[in-house]
Amino acid sequence: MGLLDHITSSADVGRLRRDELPQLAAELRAEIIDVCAVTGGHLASSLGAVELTVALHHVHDSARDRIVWDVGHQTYGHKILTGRRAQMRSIRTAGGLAGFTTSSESPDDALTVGHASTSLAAALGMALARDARQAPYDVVAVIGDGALTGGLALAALNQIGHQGSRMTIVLNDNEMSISENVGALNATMRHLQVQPWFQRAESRGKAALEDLWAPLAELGSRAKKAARRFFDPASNNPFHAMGLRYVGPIDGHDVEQLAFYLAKIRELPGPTMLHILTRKGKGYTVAEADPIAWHGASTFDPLNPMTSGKGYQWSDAFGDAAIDLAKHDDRVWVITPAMREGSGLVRFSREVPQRYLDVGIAEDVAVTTAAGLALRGEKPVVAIYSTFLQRGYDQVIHDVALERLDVVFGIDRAGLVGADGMTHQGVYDIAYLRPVPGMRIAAPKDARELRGLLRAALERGGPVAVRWPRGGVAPAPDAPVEDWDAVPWGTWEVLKEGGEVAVLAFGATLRYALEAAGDDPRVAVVNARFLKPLDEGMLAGFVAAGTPLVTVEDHVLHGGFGAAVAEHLADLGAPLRLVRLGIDDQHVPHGDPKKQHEALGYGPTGIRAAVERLVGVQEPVPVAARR
Ligand code: HTL
Ligand code: MG
Repeated sequence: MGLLDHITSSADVGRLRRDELPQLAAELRAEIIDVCAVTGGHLASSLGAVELTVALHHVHDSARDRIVWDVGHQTYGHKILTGRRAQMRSIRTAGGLAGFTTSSESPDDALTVGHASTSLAAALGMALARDARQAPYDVVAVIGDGALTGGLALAALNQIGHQGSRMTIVLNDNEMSISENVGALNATMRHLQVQPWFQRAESRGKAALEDLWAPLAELGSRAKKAARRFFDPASNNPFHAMGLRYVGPIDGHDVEQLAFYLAKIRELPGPTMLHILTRKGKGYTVAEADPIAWHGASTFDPLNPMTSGKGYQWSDAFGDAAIDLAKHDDRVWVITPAMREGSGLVRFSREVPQRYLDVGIAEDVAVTTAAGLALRGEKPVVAIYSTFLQRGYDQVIHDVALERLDVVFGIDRAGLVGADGMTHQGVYDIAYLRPVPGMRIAAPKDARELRGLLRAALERGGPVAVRWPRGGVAPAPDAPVEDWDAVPWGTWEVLKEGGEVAVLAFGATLRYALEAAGDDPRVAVVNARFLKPLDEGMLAGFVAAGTPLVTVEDHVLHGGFGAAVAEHLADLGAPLRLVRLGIDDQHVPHGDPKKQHEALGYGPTGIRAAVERLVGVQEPVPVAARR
C-alpha cells in the first residue's frame, strides 16, 4: 500500500512528514492519469497542480481553511485527497462528481465555480468575514495565469492590496490559458526574477532560508523593515505595485519547497502572492508535449495515449464560414476571449491573423473592443460561448446596443453542454438578449443555414446574435460566399406540413421535433430560425386556423423562445393553445445532453406527449409543461 491509500482527508496530508510529500505527489499524479484515462477531463491542468495540491493540503486543512481554486478545473488531485477518490471514476458523468469544485459536493470545496477569475474577489470576501469574526482560519486563493487576465481578477487584486486582509494568493503560472496565454501582464511575468540575495540564501540551503525568514516572525517596525528589505523586488514588480507582498517565482514542482513557503507565508500579515512556475501536463509526456490537446482530454489508453478527433463540429462550421467571410470582406474581424480551439478558430487565427484577436479570459473586453471596431466601420464577430457572454452583458447593452452597432455575436455551446455541467450550461442567452433593444436573435438548423445567417447578419448590420449548440454537424459544401443560401430575414420555414398541431422548434431541437412528428399527418414542424423578430406572419396564420402550438428550445423557459411566442399571442389577444417545452427553473448538472433533454421533457418523447395533449383542443391550455 502506498501513502495515498491512507489519505482520506486534508488533515491526513498534514500529518505526513515533509519528506514524504514527493512520494504522495508521485502517487497522486499516477492516480490522476489512471482516472482521466477512464473519464477524460481536465488532465493537463490537474497534472500541473499536483505538487501544489499536496503542499497546500500539507500546510492547510481544507476542511477548516478556505482554499479557493480559480475555475476549479485543476482540482482532480484536491478531490482525490479529500475523500472522493472512490468516486473519481464517475467524474463529469450523470450522478457523478462535478468536474469543478462544488460546495454542495464537499465541505472542502470553498466555492462552486467553473468560470474563471472569481477566486480573488471571493477569497477577499471570505478573509473579510474571517477578520470580522476573528475566526481562526486561513484563506488561500489559487489562480492561474490565464484566469489572471480577467478584469474581475485584476480588479479584485487591486482591492485586496487596498484592504490588506491576510491571505495567500498562489499564482500558478504555466504560461498557458487553454492555448498560449496573452497580454502584457503575462509578458511582464516572464521577467520577474528571484532576487540575487534570495537566490544565494536558497542555494545555501534550508537553514539559510530559515534565517532569512526569522525577522519576519517578530513584530514591530524592525520586522517590517526587514520584511520590506526581504521582499522588495528590485525590478518593477506589478503585484508589488498593487499592494501585495510578492514571493517568487519558485519551482512549482518542488513539493517540499512549496510546503516551506506556504507555511511561512501563512504566518505573515496582509496579502502575499506566491508566484510558482509550473508545467501544464507535468509528468505525462504526451500532455507536456501538447498541453492544448490535453487541456480537456477524452478517454484514452494510458499506454498508447492519443487524443481522439471529434469529427466535424458546429464550431468548425462557424470557423470555416468566418474564414470565407473575412476573406470576402476585409472589414470582418473575429474576436475570441481565450477560446481559440473551442470556438473552431485555429485555422482562422493562421489564415487571417491580422483580423483575429484573442483578448484573454476577458469577455467584457471582447464585446467592448468589438464596439470600438464597429464605431470605426469594421465588422467584428464576437465568437463566444453562451455561458461566457454572461460576463459581457453590460457591454452588450451599454456599448453595442445603445449605438446599434454592427456587431455579430457568434454564440457557441448554446444549450446543455454535457460534462462541464451547471457552471457552463448555455441556457440563458435568449432570455438575457431578447430584451435588449435592437438585438436580433437567430439559430440555424444546419451548417448551411449557419453560414447563410452569418452572412445575412453581416450584410444587414446592427447587433445580431446567432446561436448554435455544442456537438457535431454535417459540413456545408464548399461554395463562394456569393452563392451561400440567402436566409430571408425574419422568416420561418415549414419543414413538414400537418393539420392539427404545429411544433415550433428553435435551433438544434428541430431534430427532436422531426423525430417526434415522424410521418404523423396531424403534426406540422417548423424551423423557427428567427426568435427576434418572430415570423409574425406565420404565427398569425396558425392563430387564424386555430392550430395549437408546441414550442421547443434548449434553454430555460423563463424569457425564452416559448415565452416570446406566448407574449406575442397574448398581445394579439389570441387564445393560448400552447405548450412550451424547455428547462423549468432549475440548474441542470453534468450529464449526457440527449438524455437530459428527454428527462427535462423536450426530447422526442416530451414533444410527442405535448402534441397528444393538444390534438383537438379548443380551449386555452396551461402554457408551460410542468412535470
Ligand atoms: N471564460 C471564463 C469566464 N471562464 C472559463 N472557465 C473559460 C472562459 C474557459 N476556460 C476554462 S479553463 C481556461 C479557460 C479559458 C484556461 C484557464 O487558464 P489558467 O489555468 O491559466 O487559469 P490552466 O488551465 O491551469 O493553465 C474552462 O472552462 C475549464
Ligand atoms: Mg495557466
